[in-house]
Amino acid sequence: MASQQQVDQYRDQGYFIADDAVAPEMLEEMIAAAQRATAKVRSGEIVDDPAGVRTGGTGDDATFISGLMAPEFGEPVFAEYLGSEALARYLQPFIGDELRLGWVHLCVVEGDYEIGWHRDTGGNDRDGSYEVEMDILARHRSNFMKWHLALADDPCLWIVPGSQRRYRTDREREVLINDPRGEIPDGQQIDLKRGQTIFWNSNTIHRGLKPDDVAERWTVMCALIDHRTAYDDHGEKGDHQWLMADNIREALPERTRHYYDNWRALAEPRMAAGG
Ligand SMILES: O=C(O)CCC(=O)C(=O)O
Ligand SMILES: [Fe+2]
Repeated sequence: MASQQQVDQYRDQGYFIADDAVAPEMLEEMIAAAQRATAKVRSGEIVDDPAGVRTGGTGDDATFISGLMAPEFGEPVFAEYLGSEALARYLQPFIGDELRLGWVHLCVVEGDYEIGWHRDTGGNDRDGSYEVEMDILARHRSNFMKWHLALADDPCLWIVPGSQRRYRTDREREVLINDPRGEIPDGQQIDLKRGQTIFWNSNTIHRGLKPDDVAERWTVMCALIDHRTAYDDHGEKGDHQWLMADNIREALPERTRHYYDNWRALAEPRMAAGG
């Protein structure tokens, strides 16, 4: 469960790290499942299909593997994890008890990896005035919790602590708009150890950068959403069509199925309307 200090750190700095947000046995299962799932994508046994399971790429190019809850992967641990009690207890102080999907993706990288500095406020103005930016930060994904679980030690995420609650500096603007691979003085490298979870606000200015001396990245990236809030077209849209397949729902464990049903009740009419 999140301590008061963790709740405060999330609000103030935009993140906190938990050591016990996954049960040790489940972590071991997920590591094995992640390796098998990756092998299936890399070997071509499971192929990225816009109308079916999305794998986030094909063969060795697959870096963000989605579709992990699909029965095609044969790895039910990912859906169990998303609906686990340990996670629900961490999320509760932030987004309550009644949740909807979200996602569970696996980031697996062996070679170079860099995603330049950004806020996850896609679809909104990226170069707005003080008023515009502060309004976006107050609104965007305020009903979300997003987290990374390291299946292996992972020092790739960098965050500018506290940047989710303030207007960018001149230097940050220069980097965000013109030079995403530049340096930001207050950027902090997050040194996540195997089994640790970082819950973080992706309105912070952040980047992903794999150091040369790190051989592999194995990290699960997830989100769940407060279901008491309205569907947000900017924050929630994604490669979700595969979740509509007939074989998905019955394969889900109880709590994840509930999250799924909540999500589907909102998403399905939008998809039917072409949204
Ligand atoms: O590689 C990372 O950890 C950062 C990826 C990212 O930008 C995100 O999860 O929003
Ligand atoms: Fe991001």
